[in-house]
Amino acid sequence: MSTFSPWIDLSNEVEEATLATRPIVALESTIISHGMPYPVNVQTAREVEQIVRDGGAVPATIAILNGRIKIGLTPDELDFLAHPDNHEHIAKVSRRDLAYVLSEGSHGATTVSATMICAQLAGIEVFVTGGIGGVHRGATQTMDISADLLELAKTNVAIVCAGAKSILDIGLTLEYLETHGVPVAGYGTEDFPAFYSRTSGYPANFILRGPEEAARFIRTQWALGLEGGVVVANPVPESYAFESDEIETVIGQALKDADYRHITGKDVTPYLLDRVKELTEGKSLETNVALVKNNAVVGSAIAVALSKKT
Ligand code: PSU
Ligand code: MN
Repeated sequence: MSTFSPWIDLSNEVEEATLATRPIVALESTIISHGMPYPVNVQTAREVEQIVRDGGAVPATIAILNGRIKIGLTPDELDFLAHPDNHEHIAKVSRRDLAYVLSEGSHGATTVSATMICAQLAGIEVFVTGGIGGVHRGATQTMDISADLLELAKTNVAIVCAGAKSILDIGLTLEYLETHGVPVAGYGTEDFPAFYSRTSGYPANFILRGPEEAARFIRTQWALGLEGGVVVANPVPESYAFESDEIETVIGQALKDADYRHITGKDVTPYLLDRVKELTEGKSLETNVALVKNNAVVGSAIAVALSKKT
C-alpha cells in the first residue's frame, strides 16, 4: 500500500466498487468550495455524481475533512464543503498544501493537482472536472503557473475537462504541457477548447473519437510506463458556449480588476471565475455547470471502457 493509506477513508460505495473492480470516476472539491457560488455548487456536485452513476460508474468526490482524505463523500459532507459559512475553515489544497492540512487535522477542498494525487493513491484512473489550471497571462513576470500542470507531468490520472480558460495563456499552457510530455487530446475536436468557448485557436495534439478509442490510448500510455496524466479536452455543449470575442472582452476586464485589487497566489483563479460570472450576469456560471456535466458523461463512459478487460 502507498505511504498515504493511513490517511485515506473510502466511502462505502467507493470501497465496494474498488473490491468489485467496477469503474470509478474521481471528482474534485475546489470547484465546490472555491469555484462556484452556493447553492449552485452543491446542486451541481450532486447532479454530477448522479450523471456518473447513470453512466455506469461510481462517483468519488475527493476532499480533506478533519485531516482525513475522503474518497467519496456523503450528502452532508458535500453540503459542508459547499456552504459559505464554512469556507474560512476550508483551505484550497494543491500538492504543496496536502501534508500540512493532514498534519493539522483540518479541512481542505482539493484542486486538480491534489485530487490527482489522492485519486492515484486510491487506484482511480479517470477524473472529471471543469477546467485545468495553467500558465497565467503575464507569467513571464509573475511566474504564476498552476501546480496542476506539473502534477499532470507525473501522476497517472486521465483528466476529462473542457480545456483551459482563456483567463490563462492557452498557448503557453500547451507549450508547458508539451515540454513535460503530457498528451493533450481533443475529444471529438481538432481544436483545444477554451472552457467557455469551443475553440481556442490552438490545435489539440490529436483527436479521440469516443470512449473506446480514449481507453485504448490511455491504456497504451501507461502500459508503456510513460509517467504522467493525460488531458482529454471535451468542448462545452454548443448551446451553452460563448463566442470567443464576447468572452475575451469580459476576461480582459476581469484581469484588469484582479490587477487593480492586487489579487495574487491561489486567490487569482477563484476571483477571476467570480468576476467573469458577475460581468456576464450569471451566464458564465450556467456554462460552467453545463460543461462539467458534459464532462461527467464522457468521463464515466471512458471509465467504463477502461474497466473492460479487452
Ligand atoms: N477552473 C475552473 N474552476 C475551478 C478551478 C479551475 O473552472 O474551480 C480550480 C481547480 O481546482 C484547479 C484550480 O485545479 O482551480 C487551479 O487553481 P490555481 O490556478 O490556483 O492553480
Ligand atoms: Mn497560481
